[in-house]
Amino acid sequence: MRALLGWVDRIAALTEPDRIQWISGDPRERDELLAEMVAQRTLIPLNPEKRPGSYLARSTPDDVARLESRTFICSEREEDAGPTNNWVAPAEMRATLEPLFAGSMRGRTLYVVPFSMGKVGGPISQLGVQLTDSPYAVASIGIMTRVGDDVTRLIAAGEPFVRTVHSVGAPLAPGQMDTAWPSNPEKHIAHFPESLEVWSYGSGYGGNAILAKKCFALRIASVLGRDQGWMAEHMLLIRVTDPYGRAYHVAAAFPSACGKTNLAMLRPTIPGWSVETLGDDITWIRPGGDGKLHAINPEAGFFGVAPGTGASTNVTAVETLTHDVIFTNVALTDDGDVWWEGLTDEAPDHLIDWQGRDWTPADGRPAAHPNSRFTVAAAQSPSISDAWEEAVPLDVILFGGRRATNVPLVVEATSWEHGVFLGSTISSERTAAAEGTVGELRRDPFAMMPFCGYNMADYFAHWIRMGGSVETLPRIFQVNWFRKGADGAFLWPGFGENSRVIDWIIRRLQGEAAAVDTPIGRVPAPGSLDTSGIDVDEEQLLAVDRTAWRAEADLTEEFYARFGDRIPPELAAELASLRERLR
Ligand code: OXD
Ligand code: MN
Repeated sequence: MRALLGWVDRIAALTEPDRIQWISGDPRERDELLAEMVAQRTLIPLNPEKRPGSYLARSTPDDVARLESRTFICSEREEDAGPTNNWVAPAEMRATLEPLFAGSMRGRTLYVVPFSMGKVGGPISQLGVQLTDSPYAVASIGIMTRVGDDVTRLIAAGEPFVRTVHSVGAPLAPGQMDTAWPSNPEKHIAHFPESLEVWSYGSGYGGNAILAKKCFALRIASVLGRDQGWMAEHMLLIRVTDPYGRAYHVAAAFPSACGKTNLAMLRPTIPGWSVETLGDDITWIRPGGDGKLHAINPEAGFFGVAPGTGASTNVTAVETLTHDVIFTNVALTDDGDVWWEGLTDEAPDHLIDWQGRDWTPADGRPAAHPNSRFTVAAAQSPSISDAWEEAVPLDVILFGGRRATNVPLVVEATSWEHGVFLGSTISSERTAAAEGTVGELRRDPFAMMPFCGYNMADYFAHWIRMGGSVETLPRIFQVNWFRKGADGAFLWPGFGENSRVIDWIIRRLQGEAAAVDTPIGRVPAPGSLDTSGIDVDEEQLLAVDRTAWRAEADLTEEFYARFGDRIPPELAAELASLRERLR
């Protein structure tokens, strides 16, 4: 406890808040915090008859997404951050941050938020504390993690914890009026993997402010996993039950805003199958005692992308969002409810858009920001599994991306090493979850490009190593729901129909579905994918164009070259044999 108290004192001395408040996890404390934010105009209460217990927050237009260009891995040695991360030496970053944090909480409250990733005291769980001057961050962390005195007691008993410090960088002079969304044009999200610290300055939004999520549960945790023999992955986690009642656990890595929440809440369209949700964004994986890898969802809530979530795409999500939700940057309806593009087929005649301006469909601009979000407790999802707080044995790993061309609907890896190769070569069209040009193709190995806290080549090697950690490894598949035909239309209906791909994958595990070898892996044999009742062009969906794949192999080689000789020999060998097969 002395370590925690001493650290809080030091940060308070640096940031000079008016008050310090320890978060206990009491529901009354949460109610008070929400009421204060309403008084402050940070939150707009929604119509309690339409959306009880729910609020709308609006950020400023310069603070709407994760900022990869302002995200730093501050390892002692530059090569430990690797060529895909922004690196700054720890001493230099501390020298930059000290003057920014000095007095940055004046006029504000410093909240001390102890949190657990995974259930409190669980075997795969980890503890952290966030010090923040943002009540919006406190309320969000309260949904996204397990917060409060139980955690403080474990820390007092000597459990290690990750230290995270967050300031919106908007100190208030005496008597100065606050704004609804305080932030600072200068932003830094800095990770110190050796001292297990995160310092975030200037932003109040999402992953920049809820430091338990991307900063801790992925970037810092990936480093802990490398050092301790486990894995922190950007994956959803589901339990799939087949028509015979046999249950399987599937983890799936997709780049941001590629439909992870939809797959996590899948409603199968084929009879006899059911899907339960364990997690929608992050999975921690460890060797279990039974010779298998075991997985947990370390989070307690969903921070999902709102646009595109509707009755026709993800009715479970819509049902999850009926009460006790914090929405950010969606549109407000005239009767005090929320709306976003895709919630209903037709837009209401009039809305207040995410920036608080009048909006009608004729305006032609989106009413909700493309990266607008909902923050909601996982436990209130109708699809949540009874097992969602437990570690489950992992049977299948999926890698996906958003690819208009080349990548078939589903490809089975021929070995663990081949699966790791597939994961390392994922590329995807950019979405609105982070800054950058939407639609541009970018490499996103394991969907971890923005979230790996160390040299990505070492991360590939860690994946290869983990293949030797248990007797029965999960089987690996690559999927692509987004392939388009020559006419530019999607070849696959997606959403609930993705259950047909899951069905094929599970039947592969049972040895009941046929596959054919292609140079890039195994694809469904003609007739083995259940396409009854839907009209799809299987041939186009599963086609492997050798010329195009030779070009993909060149791009992979170029990508690998960025890491010099740190690329594990197993992956170089996989690339060489792919070229061989493409000849
Ligand atoms: C997320 C992301 O918010 O990946 O989950 O950007
Ligand atoms: Mn994510």
